[in-house]
Amino acid sequence: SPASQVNIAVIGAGGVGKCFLSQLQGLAARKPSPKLNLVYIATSRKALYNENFAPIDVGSAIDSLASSSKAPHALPATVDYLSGSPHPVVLVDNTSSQDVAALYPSFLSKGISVVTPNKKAFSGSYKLWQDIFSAASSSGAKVYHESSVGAGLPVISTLNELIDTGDKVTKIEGVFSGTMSFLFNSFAPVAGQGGKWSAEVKKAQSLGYTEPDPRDDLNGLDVARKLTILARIAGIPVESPESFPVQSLIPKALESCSSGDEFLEKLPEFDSQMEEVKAEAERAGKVVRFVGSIDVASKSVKVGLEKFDASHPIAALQGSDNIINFYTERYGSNPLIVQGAGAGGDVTAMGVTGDLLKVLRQI
Ligand code: NHO
Repeated sequence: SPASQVNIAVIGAGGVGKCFLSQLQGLAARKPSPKLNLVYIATSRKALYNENFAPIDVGSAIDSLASSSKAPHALPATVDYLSGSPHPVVLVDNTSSQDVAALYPSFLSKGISVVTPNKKAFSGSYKLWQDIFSAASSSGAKVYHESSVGAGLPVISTLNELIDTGDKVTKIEGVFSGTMSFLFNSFAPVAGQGGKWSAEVKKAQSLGYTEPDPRDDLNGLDVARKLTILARIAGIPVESPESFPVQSLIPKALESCSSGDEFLEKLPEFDSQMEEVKAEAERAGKVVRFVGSIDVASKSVKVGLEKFDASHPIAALQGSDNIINFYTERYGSNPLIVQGAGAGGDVTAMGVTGDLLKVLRQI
C-alpha cells in the first residue's frame, strides 16, 4: 500500500534550494497525502535535524538553519542516518557537489530515492552513471534529474518518452545554457547594438543564471555536461564531458585565475576579443550563438559558437531561454521543439519538485 508519510532530506540551500523549499511548502499544503516531512536540511557548513526524525517546519527552515549550531553529518554518515528513517526517504540534492553525487549509488542501494538538478553524477564517469541506475533498479528506489538539462523544461522526460514509445531520435540540437542564451541575446541581439561582454556576464551572475562560479558556464563545460546526459539517454555511451570537442569562451590569460571574483574583475580587459567574434558574424550578415548538438547515427557530440541567420529560431531566442530541437523519424523534417526559460531558481526548482511528485506516485 502507498506510504502515508514520506521523509524529505535536502542537501544544499542556495538559489535553487530556497526556491525548492518554498515549492515544497506549497505542495504539502495542496496535497495532504502522503504527508511530507522535512527531516534534514544541510549546507556545506550547517545542518538542521532532529535525531528522532521529527519534522522541521518548512516555512522557517532557512532562518532556523542560519541560526543552527549543528554541523552537517559527514556525507557517508548521512547515508547511514537516513537509512534509519521510519518512513520512505527522498533525498533532494540541491548542491553542485561531486562528493554528494558520488554517493547516489549508496543512497539508492539503501532504498533512498534521489531527485536533483545536480549535473555532476549524470555527466561524470560512465561507470558512475551505470552504478546509479543499477543501484536504483536493484533496490527499487527512484532517481530523477529533469532539471539537470533545461531547468524546469520537459527535456529529459520528452527524450525518454520519444525513446520509450519506439521513436528513433536522429539528432538533438539547441541552446542548452540559460547563461549563454542571455549573454548572446543581449550582447549580440538580432536588432544590432548590445552591451559589453563583461558587463553582461556580471548581469547574468546577479540574475542567478550562472553556475556558482560563472567560469563553469563560459568554459562550455555546463553545456557539455548537459549534452553528455542527453547523449547517454539517447544510447551513446559518452565517457565524459571532456571526450568530445567543446569551445571555451574563457580568455587564455584568465584560465589561471584563482577565483570567480578575480576572473570577473579582469574580464573587461578582454572585451575586444568578443567584439571581434560579433563583428565577424555581422560581416557575414549573421549573429553568433553558443550551441550544442548530438548526431545520433555518427555518435558525434559538439559544443561551441556558430553563426545563424537572423530569421533562424536559434537567433530569435529571448532572455535566458533554452531551445531544444529533437529530430526523430516520427517527427520527420519538422523537429519537436521544447523552448522556454532555462535557468533561474524558480524554474529549476520546478523540475525538482516535479521529480519529487513522480517519486511520490511510486512509493
Ligand atoms: P548555490 O546557490 O551555489 O547553492 C548551492 C548550495 O549547496 C549551497 O547551500 C551550498 O552550501 C550547498 N553545498 C555545496 N556543497 C555542499 C556539500 N558538499 N554538502 C552540503 N551542502 C553543499 O547553487 P544553485 O544555483 O542553487 O544550484 C544548485 C544546483 O542546481 C547546482 O547543481 C546547479 O548546477 C543546479 N542547477 C541550477 C540551475 C540554475 O539556474 N541556477 C540550473 C540547472 C541546475 O537550468 C539551470 C542551469 O543549467 C543553469 C546554467 N548555469 C545555465 O543554463 O546557465
